[in-house]
Amino acid sequence: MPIPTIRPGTAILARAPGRVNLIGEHTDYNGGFVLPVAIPQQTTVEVVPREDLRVRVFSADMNEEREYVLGQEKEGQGWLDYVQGVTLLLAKNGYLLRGFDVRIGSEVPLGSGLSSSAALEVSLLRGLRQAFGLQLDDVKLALLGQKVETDFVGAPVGIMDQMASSLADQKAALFLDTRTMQHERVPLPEGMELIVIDSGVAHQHAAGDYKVRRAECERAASMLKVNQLRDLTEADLPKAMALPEPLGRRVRHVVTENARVLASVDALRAEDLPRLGQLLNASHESQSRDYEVSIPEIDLLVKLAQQEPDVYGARLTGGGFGGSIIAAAKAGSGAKAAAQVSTIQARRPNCGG
Ligand code: GAF
Repeated sequence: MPIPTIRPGTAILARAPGRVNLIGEHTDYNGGFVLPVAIPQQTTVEVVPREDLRVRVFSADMNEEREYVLGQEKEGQGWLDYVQGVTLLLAKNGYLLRGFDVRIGSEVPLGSGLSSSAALEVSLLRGLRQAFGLQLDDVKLALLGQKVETDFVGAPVGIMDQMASSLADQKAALFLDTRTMQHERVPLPEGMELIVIDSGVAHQHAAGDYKVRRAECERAASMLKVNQLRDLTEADLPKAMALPEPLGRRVRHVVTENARVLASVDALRAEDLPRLGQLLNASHESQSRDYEVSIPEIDLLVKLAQQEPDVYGARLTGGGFGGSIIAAAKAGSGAKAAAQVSTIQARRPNCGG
């Protein structure tokens, strides 16, 4: 049942895309480099300002209507926390709001590692920016979206997803230095197309494993007496590998992954797709072996994709423990390769085995 006050033509419409990360995984909360791309699937919000302080929210995906009063946001309300977190964080940062009705609809699949939550935060922040004339540039908007997750939802994520949803497009990868927030768009070569395959295993960043990885990185950085793992290079790895298990392997992933992002930017600029493919494959190996964020279903999809003749390389994308894989394929061959991988995977009785 849609919110009755939202009539066609009366609402402010705003959208934001999900993202797929080409390479640079679990580097953002370590101050490192990432290289995400926007996906075609978007989240759309329709906002109608009100005269009072009430917020009425209709989620088309949940087919559910909820409401609250500005200033009375309360954690622990499921999907509504993303909306409550946005209004609370805006108020805390001095932005004046009135109440509003909002209808939310999303094409970004939930729990697929494609940033459905960032797409929701960014689309809502865009809608409210327009509705209430908020002075908010795209980077500040992304930073607020991240704070919604870390301070309200309770998921200690980095800045990649909100920056990608706010600033990336489908034709270029957003090369972002998460320490300085400097960013640059690196065009995707015409000879390549990207494939994304959802494993169907949902993940959750507010849950344990992502938090554990982040804590391990912070512990390793403190034991190695650096501010963040970004400050280390390959020359530091012998020292890192002497840390208690599994800290050395966690450090090795982050250090080598940062180097792989830089090498991937060079490969994209040189349109050296075989080289890009090797880097994607090496990233997956490192995520699976050293960072231990892959699962058997994902390892299988990656292996099948890597075996396709027109695929340059493939890896787990996003936070892991489920979610999706990304593969770089020869232009014009992506759909066929993806169909082939899905067909072979579906024929396996135990997809891990
Ligand atoms: C999730 C997080 F939200 C990102 O900040 C990032 O850490 C990613 O996992 C792993 O690279 O998407």
